[in-house]
Amino acid sequence: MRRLSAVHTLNLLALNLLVVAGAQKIASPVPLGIAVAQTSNTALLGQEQVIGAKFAEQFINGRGGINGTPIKLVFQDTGGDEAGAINAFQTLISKDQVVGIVGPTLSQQAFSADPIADRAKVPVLGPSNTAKGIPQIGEFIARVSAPVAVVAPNAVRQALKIDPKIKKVAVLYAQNDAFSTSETGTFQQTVKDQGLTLATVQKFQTTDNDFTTQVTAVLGENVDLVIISGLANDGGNLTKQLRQLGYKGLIIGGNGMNTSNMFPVCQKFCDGVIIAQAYSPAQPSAANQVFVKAYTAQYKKPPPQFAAQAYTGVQVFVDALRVIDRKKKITEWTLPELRIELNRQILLGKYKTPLGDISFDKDGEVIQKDFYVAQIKMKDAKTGSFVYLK
Ligand code: 1QQ
Repeated sequence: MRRLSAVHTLNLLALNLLVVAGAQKIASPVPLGIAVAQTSNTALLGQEQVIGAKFAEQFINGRGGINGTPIKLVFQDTGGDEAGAINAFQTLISKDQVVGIVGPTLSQQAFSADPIADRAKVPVLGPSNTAKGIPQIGEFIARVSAPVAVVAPNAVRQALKIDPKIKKVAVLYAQNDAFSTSETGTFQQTVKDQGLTLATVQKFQTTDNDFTTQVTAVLGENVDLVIISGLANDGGNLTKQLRQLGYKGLIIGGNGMNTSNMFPVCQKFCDGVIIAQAYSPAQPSAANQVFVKAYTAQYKKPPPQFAAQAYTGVQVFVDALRVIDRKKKITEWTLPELRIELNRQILLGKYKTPLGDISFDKDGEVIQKDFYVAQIKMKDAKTGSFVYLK
């Protein structure tokens, strides 16, 4: 009797271990992780991603979810640093048992957090990671955010259309941020490729508030174009101080400044800043026009790039899950099996999204056709909009 009960206990233990190892079936609604910045200065960028993801959840579930099985987004705040992103990823993977992750916000965070998901065999779609090398982090890492090498040069070409007399250029970048160092490499190369003179390269930190040293150096060079690679708060303050100290020429901001949440930082001095876009509300695909109509009806303004990309990340996961579900119902899969199959299907599929028709190369790099440039137009100190130029 005693012996039997010991065996029984062991069996129960083994069963528990199996369950912990993920042998139980996928629950309905199907949990999908969203790991973006909801706090810190990085939330200036992450906020629009939260809106885009939530809108996707509501919109997609309203249209039947995964062939009748709803999805449920599980949000974990990454904050603005690597530790926050690692924590969010670990919680989503082990505790929340998500099928995949859309996140994180910054490339700087992705280089730390993505390897954790890759080792756990959990598919990740970067919604806004644009630095060189992100899809190459691992087999389970892909992105819907086109790289700086493809997006950023459009801003320089557009600036030259606005002012063909541009000759001398100053470039500034945040040296403690992986995206900014990657983007400035592209900008500096583009400046040279266009036959322009790179008069000065200035560095700063994303935590800086005072840019007097850098602005003084830029003013000393008499440049006609300034190009900034930083994030919303530092980039906004730098823009403001350039104008306050007397710079009159064109300013290009990079993707880290691509949000109206920067307007309260640089206020009326944001006016005229040129920013390349991987998304436009005018993108003519049917998928985008349906998205823009529904989004605009709900939020009373057109979707910004980061919202459209986060929406696209969720959509790609669901589209891939729908294909898998047709072969074997999602709720019949175990978690480890589904994560692997989902990663495989994401890379195989073609997607009709707000970004246009997209797919992925073998590394998980997004293949996308249309890119745009917008210019900030301020109405007053706090409100303004992005006006699309092409
Ligand atoms: C990156 C980015 C961010 C600045 C966008 C939010 O492009 O870190 O790669």
